[in-house]
Amino acid sequence: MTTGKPGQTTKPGALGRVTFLDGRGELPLLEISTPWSTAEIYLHGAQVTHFKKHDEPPLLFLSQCSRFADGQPIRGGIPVVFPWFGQREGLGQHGFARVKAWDLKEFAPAPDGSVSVRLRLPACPEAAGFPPFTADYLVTVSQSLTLQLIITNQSKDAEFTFENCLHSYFEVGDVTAISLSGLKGLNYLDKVAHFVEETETRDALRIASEVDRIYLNTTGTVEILDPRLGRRIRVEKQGSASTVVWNPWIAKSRHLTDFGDEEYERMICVESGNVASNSVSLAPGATSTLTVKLSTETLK
Ligand code: TA6
Repeated sequence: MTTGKPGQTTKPGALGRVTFLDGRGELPLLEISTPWSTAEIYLHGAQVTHFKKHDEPPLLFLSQCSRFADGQPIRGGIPVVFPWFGQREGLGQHGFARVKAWDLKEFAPAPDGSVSVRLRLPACPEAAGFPPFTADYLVTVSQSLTLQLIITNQSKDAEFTFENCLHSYFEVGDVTAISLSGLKGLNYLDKVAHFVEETETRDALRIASEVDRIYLNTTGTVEILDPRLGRRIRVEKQGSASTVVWNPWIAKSRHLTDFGDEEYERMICVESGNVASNSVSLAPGATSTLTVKLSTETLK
């Protein structure tokens, strides 16, 4: 594996290529191309903001109104939520990992043309309140997109309890036409109803209003059927017991300053992690890995 400089590209002839660029807001950006796909990763938040197979529309939604600035979250792509999910007294929403510049540790074009990139969250003052840990993020770009968030408790004696979530924003043709399967029978916390606990009774979830739910105790795959874009998106995961589904719908969209008023029509978040009662408790020296594989297939 190798490290690189802005404007540098991997050696010519390699099937997979990584180019270092100044992205929006002049934030450092990795532009990746493989024989099947392209992707973009900002060091800011280790955020994948783009993944697209050559013959398909982009997989990930990125708001036209997103900020690209130090200390600010990027609205779209795959925010890395860690070490807490949601609100935390006196602290920012969704942890600090998504607003920090991560270090690029390695990148490697593989002989088959896929490209892997490894990033590490640098030490930062916000981490002072937690036992010492390392947070590595491995992104592999090929026909699909595979993400691994690897947390190691570096403490000799303290347990490390945290939440994590890969907060994926998917591009869809029309949110009212999609359906989500793989959630039936699960209990969920409904944030729209003040976190009341409910049970999912439907085979396929349709979106017709604000949805903000934390599905608990689920390691299953979720599929997003999108008739308008003619594709099925598969969200497969390991090391994750929670799935979050979010669409801000009309009122919340107008409230969000980094999100367009009509953008709710063409996005859905299906997020994979360990949140609320599924939070992770890591023994001293132990490691936890959250793996998510995103793939698509064209509908016949
Ligand atoms: O994951 C769903 C959620 O927790 C929603 O409640 C909503 O707040 C969303 O995340 C976006 O959060 P953000 O802090 O990025 O505005």
